[in-house]
Amino acid sequence: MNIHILSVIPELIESTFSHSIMKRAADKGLLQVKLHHLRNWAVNEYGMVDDYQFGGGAGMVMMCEPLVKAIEELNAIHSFDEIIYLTPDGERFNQGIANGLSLKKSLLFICGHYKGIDQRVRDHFITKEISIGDYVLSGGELAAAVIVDAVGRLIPGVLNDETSALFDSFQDNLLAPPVYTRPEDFRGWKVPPVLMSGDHRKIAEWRNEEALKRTQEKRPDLLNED
Ligand code: 6GU
Repeated sequence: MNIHILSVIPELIESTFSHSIMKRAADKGLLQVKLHHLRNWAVNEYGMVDDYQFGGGAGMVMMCEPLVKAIEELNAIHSFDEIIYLTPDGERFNQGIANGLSLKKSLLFICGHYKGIDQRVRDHFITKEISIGDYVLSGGELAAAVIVDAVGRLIPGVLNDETSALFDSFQDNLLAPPVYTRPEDFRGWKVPPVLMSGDHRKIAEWRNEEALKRTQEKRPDLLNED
């Protein structure tokens, strides 16, 4: 998969993609993340990419021209499956959206700043708008990092144990069950005996029950989603 990110501060997320699972994905050739500096398409030699909003009001708006030039130039080369604008008024990101995006070949993420981008770019170029939650970030970069991480680890072959993403919290609208490691007894706090039983059917049953219990306690809203 190829992921391109268009931003006025690409430095903010550069290092996110050079560590851990994201690095492994890149090393295996399964995921390439390329950052693009919007100022490369600025309207003048001062690097101008934003301007005052029509109608008045505080806050700058990212201009059509740099965004459209960048999108058209990059899309001509990479022909994106989705051009995604990161914005607090987008669709709320979740595991289902991550699953969908992990099946795509080529994505462009556009990070907004200030008051956002000129509505005409949204109307004519953006194919999907995503928010990562009900709070306001100062730019889309951290949201892009969150989404690329969630999507990247779903690409087949990225995780060592290919099945393990299937058991993640949220994958079946269930939270993950409790986990334990050695020692079996720490300060008298013992690991549930079923996990030491070697009975894989019983262990699977226990994990399902615990996942359900935990979801009922912590996130009952998940059980009512489809
Ligand atoms: Cl995608 N962008 C910004 N600026 N703020 C956010 C967000 C995105 N998602 C939640 N808050």
